[in-house]
Amino acid sequence: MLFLMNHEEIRIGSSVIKIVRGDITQERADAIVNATNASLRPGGGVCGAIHTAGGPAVTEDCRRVMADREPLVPGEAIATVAGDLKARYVIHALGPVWHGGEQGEPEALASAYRTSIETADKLGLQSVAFPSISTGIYGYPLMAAAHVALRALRLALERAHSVREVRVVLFDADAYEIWLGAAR
Ligand code: AR6
Repeated sequence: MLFLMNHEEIRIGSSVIKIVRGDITQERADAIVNATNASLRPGGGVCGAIHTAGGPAVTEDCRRVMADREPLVPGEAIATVAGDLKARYVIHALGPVWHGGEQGEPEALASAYRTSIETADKLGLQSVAFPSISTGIYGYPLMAAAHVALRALRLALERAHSVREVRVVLFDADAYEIWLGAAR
């Protein structure tokens, strides 16, 4: 069952998706999701901010994880330690680069959200904070991304065992307003 409580909160059974404005590096969720690159390098955007706030422990754990595996494909996600962040884990999710929408971008974006929830669920976590994956440097149009993400989050929450709360943390006013519009 899905109904809208107010402009910022979507209830799905006993779970909830909250849409908030803020800086994800300050979130206290069990895990924060990072909009990463294929090799889990620090990079720019929200990824650079998470590596800076998390400190060398996060970057070193990324290097350790990548030492014995191939680069991520869009839609994959991997958990690491969270270093100095207020979260317990960082889940690094790779969104697609936008190439016009006909090259599997919606499926890869949905997978990035779904796989992040599944990763958190395997770790027994309750709360997960997401940024708006792919909508910065990777160029995915915000409204389209928000619709894909909200549907993927709803479906993943319906199947999750431990994850009960998702917070989507939007950095700027435009992104926040667009996500609210998509939720309505
Ligand atoms: N908290 C929440 N959201 C933020 C923050 C923050 N502190 N900072 C930026 N955003 P982007 P992508 C928003 O470009 O498009 C990196 O170099 C931002 O406004 O960070 O998935 C990676 O290493 C935007 O809406 O991620 C990859 O190479 C959203 O986060 C590449 O960029 C995502 O923007 C990934 O590109």
